Amino acid sequence: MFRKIILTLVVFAGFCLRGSAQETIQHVYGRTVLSLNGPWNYIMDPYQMGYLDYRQKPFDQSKSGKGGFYDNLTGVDKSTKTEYDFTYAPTLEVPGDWNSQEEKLLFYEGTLWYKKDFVMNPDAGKRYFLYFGAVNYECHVYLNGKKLGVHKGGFTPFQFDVSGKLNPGKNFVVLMTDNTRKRDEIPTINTDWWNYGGITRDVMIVEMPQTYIEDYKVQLAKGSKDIIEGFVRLQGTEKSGKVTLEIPELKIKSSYTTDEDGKVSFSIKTRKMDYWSPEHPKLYDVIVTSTDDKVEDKIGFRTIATRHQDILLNDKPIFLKGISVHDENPILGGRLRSEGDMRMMLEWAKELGCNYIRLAHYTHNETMLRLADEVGLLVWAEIPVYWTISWTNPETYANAENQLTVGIDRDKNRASIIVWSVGNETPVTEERNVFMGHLVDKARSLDNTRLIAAALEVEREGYTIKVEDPLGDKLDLASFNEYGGWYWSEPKELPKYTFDIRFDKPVVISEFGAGALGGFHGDEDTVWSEEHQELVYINQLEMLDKMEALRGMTPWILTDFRSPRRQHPVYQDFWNRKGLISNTGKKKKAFYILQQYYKNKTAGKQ
Ligand code: GCB
Repeated sequence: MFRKIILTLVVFAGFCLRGSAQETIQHVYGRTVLSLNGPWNYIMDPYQMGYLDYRQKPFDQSKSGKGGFYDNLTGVDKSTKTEYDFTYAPTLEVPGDWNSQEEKLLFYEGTLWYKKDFVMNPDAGKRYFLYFGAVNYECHVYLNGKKLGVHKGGFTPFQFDVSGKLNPGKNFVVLMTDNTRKRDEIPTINTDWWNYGGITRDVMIVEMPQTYIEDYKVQLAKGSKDIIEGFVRLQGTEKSGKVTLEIPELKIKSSYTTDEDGKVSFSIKTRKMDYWSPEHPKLYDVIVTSTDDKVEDKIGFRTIATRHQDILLNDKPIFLKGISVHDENPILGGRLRSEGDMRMMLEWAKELGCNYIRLAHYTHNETMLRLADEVGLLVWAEIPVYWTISWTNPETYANAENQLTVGIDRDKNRASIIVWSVGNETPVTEERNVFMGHLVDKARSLDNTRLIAAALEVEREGYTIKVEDPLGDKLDLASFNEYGGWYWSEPKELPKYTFDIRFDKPVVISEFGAGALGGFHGDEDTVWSEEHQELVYINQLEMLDKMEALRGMTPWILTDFRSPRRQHPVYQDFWNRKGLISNTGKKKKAFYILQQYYKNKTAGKQ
């Protein structure tokens, strides 16, 4: 019965974006854009005054469509009654969550309006898209007082076609954003991270020709080291046309004709190339041209596969020396806002000796993935199917599948990404197995060149740690979170434990860790001291190292991060303290334990 429901869900997959929904535009950063970043006026609106009338009916569904804050009334004549005015409202920087910018918004969960004025001179021969890198969680978008549509999902990009809707000269965009947590959403109401609200990533108007290159994929074919495979898709008035793919350094220049849907697939045998790897993150210039459009990208080529308990990068065994990372700048106590913020996180990971990072627990910024490509860090990418979500709700499934699809669409050309994860610590039930099983199948159907995984949980029997989640049968890695020495047992007991893992697959521990307040010292039995965290790391690593199949790990976590669940007034103060680096940027003792361990680790197992 449930299976039946699930299968019909796909039909609803477009629900997350109502209005003029467009496919993700590949590589917006390589296009002609007008950035709308910078200060936006905002109005905090906990009662949705700007959206609902006193009978709770949306103004934008009334006959006139008027009455909401999106009308942006300002400086009107003396007889007009308005109870808002963006012009005199304070501002927030975009990109950037609201919580870290204004004290009264630190804990705010609800509706907040944004407004931005901009000047444009649209060219009648071009097409324009209003693009958002991410807005948390739900947002209603209005251009010059008219509704463009609604988007749900706090971490994935979306855009609206605004061709013909832009005024020559002055324009304004208004957004009603709402980060209220809801049980049936993705993520659900319960997470161990801060529910940062607002426009957290870049906003821009993207200019395109009438027929434009909407999407392309350029990657090594599955299992091949010399066949570059992919597609180019045109969108617009003349979908069938000529496209050319060039990779000058590889002396590739091939032309194709797209079909009536605008798509053409290709497969090119190449000469000897430099493979991308963490030690040698070689990126090739890739140029896609159509009659009217041109996009330049930088793309790396590498293979990734598993063979029994080994992970093979470019056919060679690799040990994944990783660390988990949230999309948060600990110094700021807010979402990563700029390339500089992101480089700081990646440099810390490099200093730790990593060749791999887990970008938990949702789709991270596109710039972060491009930087991972550039600096040479392999990536585990994830969607916020986290803990206990509404497994039997078809809309919840459609939402999860949409976030997975958009994330894969956006980042499919990034050599750094080797793993798509479909979720974290989800409880084993029949409904969950069906839900997550479908996500695994979906991920494989979208991308057969990468590994598919999920962060599973363990069970214990005496001193045996068991991993037997049936979902593991469908996954490429045996990955699980395991909090020995913190949530269960004592650090000193850890070396007594052994693992019983039912899968003949590489083991990549997705989490272990312990909390410590940076700068707080005690003996190793003193919880919250750096010494205690250090002991957990020493004993965890000793325990894990005995595992034959161990091929990598991403301990939890690079830096402290804000969490409403972490309330101890002395040690936590709403921060999860499992970071190896504190929220003042101080490296804790455990940082150096892991750094040393990674220094001694070579490829393959040992
Ligand atoms: C976990 C979760 C992670 C939490 C962490 C913790 O297992 O995956 O999101 O933050 O434990 O600190 O409890």
